[in-house]
Amino acid sequence: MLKKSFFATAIVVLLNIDIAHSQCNGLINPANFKVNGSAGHLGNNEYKLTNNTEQQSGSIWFGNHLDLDADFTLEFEIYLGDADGGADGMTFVLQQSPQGTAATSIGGGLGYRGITPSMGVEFDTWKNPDNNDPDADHISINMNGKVKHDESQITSPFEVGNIEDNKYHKVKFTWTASVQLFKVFWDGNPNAKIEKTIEMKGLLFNNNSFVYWGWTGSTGNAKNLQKVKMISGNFKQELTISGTTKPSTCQPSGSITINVAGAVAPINYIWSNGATTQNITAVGAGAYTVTVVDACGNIGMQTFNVSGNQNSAVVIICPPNMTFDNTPSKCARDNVNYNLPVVKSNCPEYNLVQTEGLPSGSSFPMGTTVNTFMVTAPDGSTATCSFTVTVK
Ligand SMILES: [Ca+2]
Ligand SMILES: [Ca+2]
Repeated sequence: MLKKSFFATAIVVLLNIDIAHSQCNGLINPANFKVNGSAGHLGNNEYKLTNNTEQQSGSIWFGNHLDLDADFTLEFEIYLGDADGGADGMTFVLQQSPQGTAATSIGGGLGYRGITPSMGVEFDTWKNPDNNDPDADHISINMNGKVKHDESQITSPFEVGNIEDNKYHKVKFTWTASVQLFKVFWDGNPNAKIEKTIEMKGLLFNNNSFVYWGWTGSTGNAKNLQKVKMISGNFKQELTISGTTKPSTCQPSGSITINVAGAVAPINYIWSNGATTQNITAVGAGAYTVTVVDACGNIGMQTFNVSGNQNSAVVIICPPNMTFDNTPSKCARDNVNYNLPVVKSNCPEYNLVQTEGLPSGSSFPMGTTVNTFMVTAPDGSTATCSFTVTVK
């Protein structure tokens, strides 16, 4: 998982993002979600987490990381079944599990048990004495895939009566990044049911602000149909950047062409070499990192490697020295032909010139003529060689 740099955070601040951009909502498109286990999309942004069947476990995750350095508001309606004696409940989860969007839980534990590192808001409909569950259905904020209520958890359980009542219940989560305040709103009440300062990034998530969010649910020997509707999402997500590179040969001639999925225009690009264009060209071999910030303040970073051999050194090899008798009745040797020097270079665009002597095919005078050639590579480096033609 990519960790966002201070550099990237600074860019977001410098760009003074307009977070009220009209296209910055609408992130709840089903195409953006990954479903696992017993979960499935039912249409109209509604998902089942479990069927009304025993021993079910399901999860759904938004496909891109959410950024905890920015505020978020997520609204849902959840349905926990119609049987008060049913089970087990469901959990809203922020997580950095190594399994990513494939994270699931085997067996009970509201589909949340074992998913770590994480923060989970459980809506628990079954009293498990082993977990110190209270008598009534309850809400609590848990951490690191643990469903047992003890002093290590973030909040104590909050009893809400029976919520397996064949009704949808509104639930809203808000996060204020500047003061690390997390709130849980329940059943449309304008006052938060739970309000808790949580050092999520620093304590739970190893100083990494990018987390996956989603829902999990499970049944055990008792069961219920359990569902969640996505109502609205307003958050910053990590943009996914893909790209292709062209190698650099001879002189800086590489390029990187990128695509940013789901970004809202206008998009700002900042490359590690100072370029601010979407794509970069005429670059030498090496690693280049691009930071992308879209109109909603969504951010992405990716590093690309341009391959290539930038060594444009040239080698020149002259033919051997040559000796001739003079042409009869002339003080010279006519029609002396020789092969041009051999040049070895990574760059086909070199320039070869003769700087001394006579060209091949010339009539060479009596005595020794020195022939010198010089090759110049595109980067200006040169090499020379000489050979002699002697006429006696
Ligand atoms: Ca329980
Ligand atoms: Ca109940």
